[in-house]
Amino acid sequence: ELAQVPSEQKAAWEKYTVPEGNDVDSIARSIVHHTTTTLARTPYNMDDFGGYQATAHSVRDKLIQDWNETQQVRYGWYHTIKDPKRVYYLSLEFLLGRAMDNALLARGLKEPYTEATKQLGFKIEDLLEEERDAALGNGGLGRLAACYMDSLATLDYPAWGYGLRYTYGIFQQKIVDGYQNEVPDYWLTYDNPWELPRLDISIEVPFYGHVSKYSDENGRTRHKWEAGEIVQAVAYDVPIPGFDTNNTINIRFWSSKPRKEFDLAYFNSGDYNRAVEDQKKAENITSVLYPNDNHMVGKELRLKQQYFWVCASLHDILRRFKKTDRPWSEFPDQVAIQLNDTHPTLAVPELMRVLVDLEGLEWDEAWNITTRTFGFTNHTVLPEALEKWSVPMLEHLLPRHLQIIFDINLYFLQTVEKSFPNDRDLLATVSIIEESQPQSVRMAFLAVIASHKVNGVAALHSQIIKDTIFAPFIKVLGPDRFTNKTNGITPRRWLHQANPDLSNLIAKKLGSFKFLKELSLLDGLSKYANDAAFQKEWMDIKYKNKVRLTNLIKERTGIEVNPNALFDIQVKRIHEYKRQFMNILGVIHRYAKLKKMNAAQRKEVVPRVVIFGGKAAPGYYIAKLVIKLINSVGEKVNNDKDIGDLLKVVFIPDYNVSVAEVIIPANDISQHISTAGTEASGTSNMKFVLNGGLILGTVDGANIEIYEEIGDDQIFLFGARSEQVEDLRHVQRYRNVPMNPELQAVIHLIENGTFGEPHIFQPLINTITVGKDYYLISVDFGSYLESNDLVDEAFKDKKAWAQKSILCTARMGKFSSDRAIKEYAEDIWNIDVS
Ligand code: Z57
Repeated sequence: ELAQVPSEQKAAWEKYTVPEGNDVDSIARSIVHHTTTTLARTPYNMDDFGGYQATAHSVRDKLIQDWNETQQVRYGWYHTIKDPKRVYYLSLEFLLGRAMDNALLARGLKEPYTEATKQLGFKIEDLLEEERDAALGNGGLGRLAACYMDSLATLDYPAWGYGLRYTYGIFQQKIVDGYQNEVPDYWLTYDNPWELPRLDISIEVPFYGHVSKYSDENGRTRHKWEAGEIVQAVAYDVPIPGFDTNNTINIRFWSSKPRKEFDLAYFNSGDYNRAVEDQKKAENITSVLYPNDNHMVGKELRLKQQYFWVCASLHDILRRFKKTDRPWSEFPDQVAIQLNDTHPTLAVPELMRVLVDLEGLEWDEAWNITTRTFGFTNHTVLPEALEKWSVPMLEHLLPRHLQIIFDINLYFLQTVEKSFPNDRDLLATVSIIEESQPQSVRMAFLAVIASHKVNGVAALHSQIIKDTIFAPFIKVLGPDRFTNKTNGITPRRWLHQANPDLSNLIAKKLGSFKFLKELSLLDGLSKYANDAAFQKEWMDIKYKNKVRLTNLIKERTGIEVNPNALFDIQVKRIHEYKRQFMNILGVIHRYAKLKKMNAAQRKEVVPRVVIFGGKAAPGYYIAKLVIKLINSVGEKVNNDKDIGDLLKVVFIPDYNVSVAEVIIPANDISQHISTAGTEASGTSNMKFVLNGGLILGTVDGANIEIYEEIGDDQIFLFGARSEQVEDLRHVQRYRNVPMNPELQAVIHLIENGTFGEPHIFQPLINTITVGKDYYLISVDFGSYLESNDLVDEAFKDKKAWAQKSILCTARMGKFSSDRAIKEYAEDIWNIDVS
């Protein structure tokens, strides 16, 4: 890929290759240079946005240099190995957030850039605020991919990410009259300095058409797919800098463009309108991120996105492999592909198609290569989130892939039949094809069968998938294919960047910033947990972070809160299984209790600010009603003179990564209260605790492992256990169990109009009335209220609380994404940094 410089010119190239300095003068010069050239602006009347853009281009220059060096295999350990094995992380979502602060901290350039921008008349904090989030994801799954890329870069792994370059990221949320409104996130308006367009790298992606058969020179029957439509995939590369290493890896995002040749045909035949229509259709593919989290909608455009992305990525990977001139049998020694959920599972039949149809390999050899290449991560057991694609739709869009899927299924079922003769039920249970009307393809089954490792994302979740959705595959494939990789988060963004004061204090105490790359070193804080002076420094920072959040709340909602109150936070996608509804019902209970108290009793109350944030999928009616209820309760409570600072309810609009960076460091308590067995892991729980907060949560997902690490003085667990849930649901459904009386009283308050027009909330209330309550709010409500009281009691003892807060941070070493990535590298990808 490197253009060879002729030897006569080599000296000249070397002479003029003067690396830019990292001193303040050089940085200021490069910012001025970008102002006057890249932006074509004058240095006078430069606003913060211009200042941001010029600074961003200056930082980008540095990243590009490191990125070039990395891709030319100079940095990282792997430059010593010819053709190292690479890992490819395929994710339909990368929720990266902002890039500039992250890059400055990764490269140790925050200080000189702060000084240089200051000399030019800016405050760097203001410039950083001008950057728009890269929001190409919905929630946990997309943010996990971003954290994993950070760790892969930081740990010097030879890794690539592949995704889609959506023109519109996750919508922006506006709150109007208490309701969520969605505004399109057209994030590329003022160009994006963090991407490198690679217009020369383009891949043709076929769709539709038909399959024909022919005999090859050896008399073998071969298949040929004649496409009905071809769309061009163009690469946009986003550099991901590692922290404290020059290793800079790449996420390649594909954008769809119409294919020139096709247009010409229509133009030439005079059908101008048809040509333009096709152009628009092609561009449509990567226009918008589907805004559903943990919910599948079977739209053809989404399937088109998936194949478009998978096809382009795989061909890019194959092209790179082919350059090494190795036999196909060595493909799995060079390439590991991780499927982030089932979204990229079409990569399986696509690889089979390339190997069998195009490269002429035998089926069995191709299948062997395929299974050794893929690993599959499952992120959910919610039935509505499991991908099933209709057979007729697949047949129309990808006729050859459907045939291949049927063949994979046939061969698989034949091997099952051999080991378990005459068990027709078993065959039906493990079949990739569901015999529904119409038939559908169970993508998770295809991913399981085609991968050498299948992992869940927390210990409980990995056990649950073995016991439920994949149970028959244990019997058929054996237990070794299934494994656990508990999620992690990057401490660079979620501690160092989001909470610089705390990170600095920790470094001062531990003697260095080494903990940012070896998070278990945080354990060294434990011995100061009881030290009064350290506690004061620690809690002063917490207070400062709460003031910062207080200001954001005032700006975004107009609500004034008291930073001395207990900050109780639940921010995540709004979903029934996450039970924000239960939280707000608990708030109503608290409000009613406060109303009944006399002045003396109120003196004893711990003032609390209950903070919510999160987006609801635009089509998720019940989730949107939850947002409305939160805002209606807030309206009433916050304006009740009786209550004052004792209780405030805040819904922060447009929760995203950059807002999370302000919210999370300010938490005293965070809530992770999913019905046991429904939240595969959760990752914000880790971020909150890392920032010195306690948890109020259920015995679910990663809460359990957090509990094991931090100890039960630091976490308030409550509610039904996952093993009980099935029975409890049955009981709720078929026995006339009366609603929990305290919950009943709360529902009455809503129904009597305390929080405005009650009829609008009726559909929401109906989800928990007798015979329903799928998420067991009534069952858990009593223990939830009790745990809330325990939180208040604990918060009264300031010294004990400070100690708990320090211990929380000190014991979070396990939850670094570095640990998670090392486990993937060792157990799944078989790549090693040594
Ligand atoms: C998503 O954000 C998650 C799972 C999904 O299947 C889809 Br689709 C979207 C989340 C889980 O709900 C979280 O529990 C988990 O922490 C996260 O993925 C990362 O594993």
